[in-house]
Amino acid sequence: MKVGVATLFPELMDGALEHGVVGRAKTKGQLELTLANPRDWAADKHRTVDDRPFGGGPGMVMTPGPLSAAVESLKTQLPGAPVVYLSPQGAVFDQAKAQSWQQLGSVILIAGRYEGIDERIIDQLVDEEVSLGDFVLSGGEFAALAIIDSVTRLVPGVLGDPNSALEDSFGDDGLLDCPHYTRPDSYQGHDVPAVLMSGDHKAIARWRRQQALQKTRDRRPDLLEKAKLTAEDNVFLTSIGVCETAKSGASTKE
Ligand code: 9WO
Repeated sequence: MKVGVATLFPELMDGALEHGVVGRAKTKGQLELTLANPRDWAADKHRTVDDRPFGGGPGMVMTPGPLSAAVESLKTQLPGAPVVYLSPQGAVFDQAKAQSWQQLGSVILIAGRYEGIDERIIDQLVDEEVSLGDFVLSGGEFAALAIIDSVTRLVPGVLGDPNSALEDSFGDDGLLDCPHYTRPDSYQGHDVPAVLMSGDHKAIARWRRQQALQKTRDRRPDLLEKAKLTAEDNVFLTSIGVCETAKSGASTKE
């Protein structure tokens, strides 16, 4: 997987990406990261990358010249990669988007700073504007890091088992995860559910599936519409009353 990032803070990106699963993927060459700092293309002696907004108002805007040069440099190094701008105005990022970029093999991310980037960069160079959700950061770098993490762990061989990231039991079925427990079997008077100690693997799989279905119905009924559900799943959901919940979007906490 090849990822290019246009950022004024390449050291911030590099430092965060040397740890854990992503760090190992980089060491093994499964993730190739290319950072381009617009400041390296600034023309003046102060290496200016921002300017005051036309029309007035507070703050500064990333000026188009250095940023476009950084993005063009990444486009040359990663031909065919979609150019993605991370901002709260974008379409909401999800697992399907992570999978599609992993399958393309490369992506270029623009991490903005200040009050944003000149709109003409979005018009001329950006293929997709993407958001992680309805909140504002100080810049796009932390959003870019989250996206790099989510895409990298989908690259075959990055997680232990080459298929584990894509199996239904590892988050590809569109449901929220089931609860997890480890030792001790009793913690501050709270015991692990007995079924998990039973050794009955079919009963354990059924319990986990039902917990995932119930949690999804309670917290994110919108996800059930796109989820990969079996006939048995639908029988269970009907038994706990999915229809009313999914239609109204209301919670049915007992
Ligand atoms: C800053 C600001 C300051 C005063 C008044 C309004 C303001 N808006 C912004 C702003 O939105 N700055 C952005 C910072 C410019 C683009 C990069 N930044 C960013 C990206 N913040 N949050 C994101 C982001 C990206 C993806 N998903 C969620 C948030």
